[in-house]
Amino acid sequence: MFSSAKFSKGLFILCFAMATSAAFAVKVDLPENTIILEADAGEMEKGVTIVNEKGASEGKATDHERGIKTVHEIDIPKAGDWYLWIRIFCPDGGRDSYWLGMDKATPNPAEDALGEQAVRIYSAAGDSVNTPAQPFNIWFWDSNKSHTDPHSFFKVKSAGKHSLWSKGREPGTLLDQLLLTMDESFNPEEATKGEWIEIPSAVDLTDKLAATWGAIKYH
Ligand SMILES: [Ca+2]
Ligand SMILES: [Ca+2]
Repeated sequence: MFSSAKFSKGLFILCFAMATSAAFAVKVDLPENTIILEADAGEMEKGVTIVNEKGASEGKATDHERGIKTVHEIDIPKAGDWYLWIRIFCPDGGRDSYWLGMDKATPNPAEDALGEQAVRIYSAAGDSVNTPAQPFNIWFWDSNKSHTDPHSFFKVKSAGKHSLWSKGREPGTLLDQLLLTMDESFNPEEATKGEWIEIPSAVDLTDKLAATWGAIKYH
């Protein structure tokens, strides 16, 4: 298994609320067949900047120049539809979107991302549980264009190794974590109230009791 891809078996994990003055944890029950990735744990092309951001997981997020990619090598355990969520920070309407694509998979809804097919995710009113307005200048999880659109997904033809990539569309949009799940109903924005998710380690997967405060992960 690749170090950046961890599979959940429905265990309870904690995520840490870093945006508040006193950090607290909420339990997130991740569905089976869920993969979480750190945005800065992939192969970054020149033009990707790692940004220190206290609201981001491990204090780090990424910023991509337009057309520049980070590629994550992942192991998909099952063919089928994999729903995509990303945790992003959008300063304004000119900096609030990303393209995401995967090899050997069909993006839905698909659009051209400078010569290859991808889904586009961007901030729109209603996307965040933390604000009734358009979610600018906060970290939140998003999965679609307009809030009422269906969740974006990749139709994966067969299990095995795939390359998932994020591509800059509007520089200045920050990307922190990416989540793929076969559970269409799982909503990490509602489950975490916008916070980042502590990625369960391989150790945690074999010992659920280890999934407590400060769960350690491999790198
Ligand atoms: Ca991070
Ligand atoms: Ca959206």
